[in-house]
Amino acid sequence: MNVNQILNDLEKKHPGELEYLQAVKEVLESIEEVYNENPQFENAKIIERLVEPDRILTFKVPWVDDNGGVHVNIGYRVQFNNVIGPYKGGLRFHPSVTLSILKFLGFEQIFKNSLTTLPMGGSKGGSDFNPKGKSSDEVQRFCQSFMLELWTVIGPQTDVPAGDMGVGGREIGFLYGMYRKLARENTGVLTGKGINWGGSLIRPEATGFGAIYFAKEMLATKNDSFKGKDVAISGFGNVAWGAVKKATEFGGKVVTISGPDGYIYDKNGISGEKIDYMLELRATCNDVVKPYADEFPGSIFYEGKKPWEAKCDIALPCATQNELNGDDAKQLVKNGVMMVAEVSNMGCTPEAIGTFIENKLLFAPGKAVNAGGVAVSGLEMSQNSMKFNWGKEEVDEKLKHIMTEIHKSCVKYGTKDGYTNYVKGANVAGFLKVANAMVDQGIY
Ligand code: 2IT
Repeated sequence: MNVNQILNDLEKKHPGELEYLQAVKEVLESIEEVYNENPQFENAKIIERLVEPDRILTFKVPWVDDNGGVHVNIGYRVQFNNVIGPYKGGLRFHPSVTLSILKFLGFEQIFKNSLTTLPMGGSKGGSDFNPKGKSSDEVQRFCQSFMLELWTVIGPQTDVPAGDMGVGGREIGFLYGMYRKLARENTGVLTGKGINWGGSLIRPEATGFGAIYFAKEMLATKNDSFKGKDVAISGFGNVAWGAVKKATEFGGKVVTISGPDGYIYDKNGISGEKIDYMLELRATCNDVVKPYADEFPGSIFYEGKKPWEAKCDIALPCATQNELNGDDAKQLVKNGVMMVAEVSNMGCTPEAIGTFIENKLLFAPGKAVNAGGVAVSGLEMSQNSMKFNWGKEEVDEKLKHIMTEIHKSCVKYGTKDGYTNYVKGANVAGFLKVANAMVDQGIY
């Protein structure tokens, strides 16, 4: 495999799709060695077949606002690869959504889902619709219009969407209601469903909890733990909330959270009632984090800044792609950070990752760290198939086990000369299962 040649060709074919090209580059660089050791991969042109989605559905989503005004957004579903199971991946509703972003997320999802040990292929979808500032009725009308198109290509055995940024329990409810009406069936077609209509316990917490279970395993390789560590977290949504809760439970002191307006530094630690306040803030303050500082004395709001300038032992990006760049990484290293685990998808730029690996820090990529979210989605699918619900402890135990297994896979495939490169480990482990399945199933 000639990584540069493949990337040059892809750049020509898909000019300007920067996030997608970035995600592909990272994977190809990681797997080059194992790819070249297995001529059956090249014979079956696995890379060329893997980097292009199976298909992309693009559609128009017209909807009516509360004043009768008509709006048109674009909807997408990128079905990337279903060789090991039905397509599976979230829906993102955010004004920044482009095809490039959904292709990067869908591509990442193939390897992440493979790592979970569960039978799920990779896909992603969403829209440039911005749910912030919209009434619940407007969100409902948008979701219904979105599903009027999407339902033709999804199903419990074909493609199972879930939430991502801008899509939580409320949106999944509206989407599911319309699917049920159109398909005239009650099935596990979406995950993240309400607990009374097929949802799984622990799903809302799963991404954040799973990330901390994974990070705990990383620390254990150094005979270390969260106890007494200052933890910097970005974001303040569902994922950040779960991470703050579990990191605190494990003895860490979470000192930052952030929003688009800046970040909060709380020297007393974000624990107890302050953790629940995060979700309240999200719901009532329209995506700004500043009011936290007014509510809790001892905390400071830094306008327009990122939390990576704060002194911490552990940094956990939980907001969005490329939120931590090369300069942020240098600052963190200068301040003595010992571990960085991406909880957001592709939260760090390649320069930042390079800095962490050069400095031999504990660093792990989102596709391993945040896989607990989709893993519990997989468990929700299993429960739906069985028409049975597991208890909280049971789902949590399974999540812990899966995160430990993912960690083991990363160590197995990423360790050389005593250092574990989790980026390489996650990419190789995720890739091998998918590539071998593609070889087994032939070319079509
Ligand atoms: O990025 C992700 O893994 C998700 N947004 C969750 C996907 C899922 O199907 O639960």
